[in-house]
Amino acid sequence: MLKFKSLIMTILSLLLPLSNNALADGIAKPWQIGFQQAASPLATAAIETHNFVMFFMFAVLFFVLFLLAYVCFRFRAKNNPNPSTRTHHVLLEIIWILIPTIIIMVIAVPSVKLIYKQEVIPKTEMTLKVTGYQWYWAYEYPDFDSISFDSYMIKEEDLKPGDIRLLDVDNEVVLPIETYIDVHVTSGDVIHSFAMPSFGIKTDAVPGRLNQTWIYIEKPGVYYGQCSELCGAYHAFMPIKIRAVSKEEFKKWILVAQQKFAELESNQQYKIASN
Ligand SMILES: [Cu+2]
Repeated sequence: MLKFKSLIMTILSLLLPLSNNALADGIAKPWQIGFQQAASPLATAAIETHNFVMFFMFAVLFFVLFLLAYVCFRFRAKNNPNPSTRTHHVLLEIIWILIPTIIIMVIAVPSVKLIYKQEVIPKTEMTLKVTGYQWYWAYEYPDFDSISFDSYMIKEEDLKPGDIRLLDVDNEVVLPIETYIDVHVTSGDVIHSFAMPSFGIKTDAVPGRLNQTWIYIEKPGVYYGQCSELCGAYHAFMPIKIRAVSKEEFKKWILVAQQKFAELESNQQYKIASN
């Protein structure tokens, strides 16, 4: 019954233009069909563009469906024993070229606007560097004494109550809300893709190349994403977990993280040295 209800809700929200699907918060829900709830201006813009284009898609779909049904019925052999032999009709040809052209132009305007919004990085306040590896993500905060750490998925046998299978990680990314964040994405081996549905970003992590995108998280919460470029055997096991907190909490986290990851690193170096 619950499944049925959420299915109906999803269908309704898909049909309502400009609806901002409120089914999820940073994570996909069972039986969800629509988008995850937007938590950044890019995600909002992408969902609005999607809804706008969907309107025309459905209009064209139903119009063509209607024409097909009409032709099948009206011009069937029994109803139309003497078929027309007309091969050209100037006005009709002008109409069926002009109308699709206008539709494409109307769709192009918000699409290009969206691309511009995605590609032009606003003035940012901090940087997060993301590096994809087989099969985990490494993060760096170059603005804060180069905090850096690796983030591995928690294996099924190590899950604690409340952890989410295939999505929770050992070291989560913590970011401040209401901050323009520059995200640099690259890879250490093969092509990965850093995708965060709630932030409306999906940026390829390409070895030897630095890709750039930006996020501005509107509300605190935990947001999940996954590698979205087939990168090998454990492609499905390198999730992204981002915790968005207030600016004050972020400052506190920075202090803790600087200590924690510096200790981790010196332990590792000690291990390497003593081997
Ligand atoms: Cu990957």
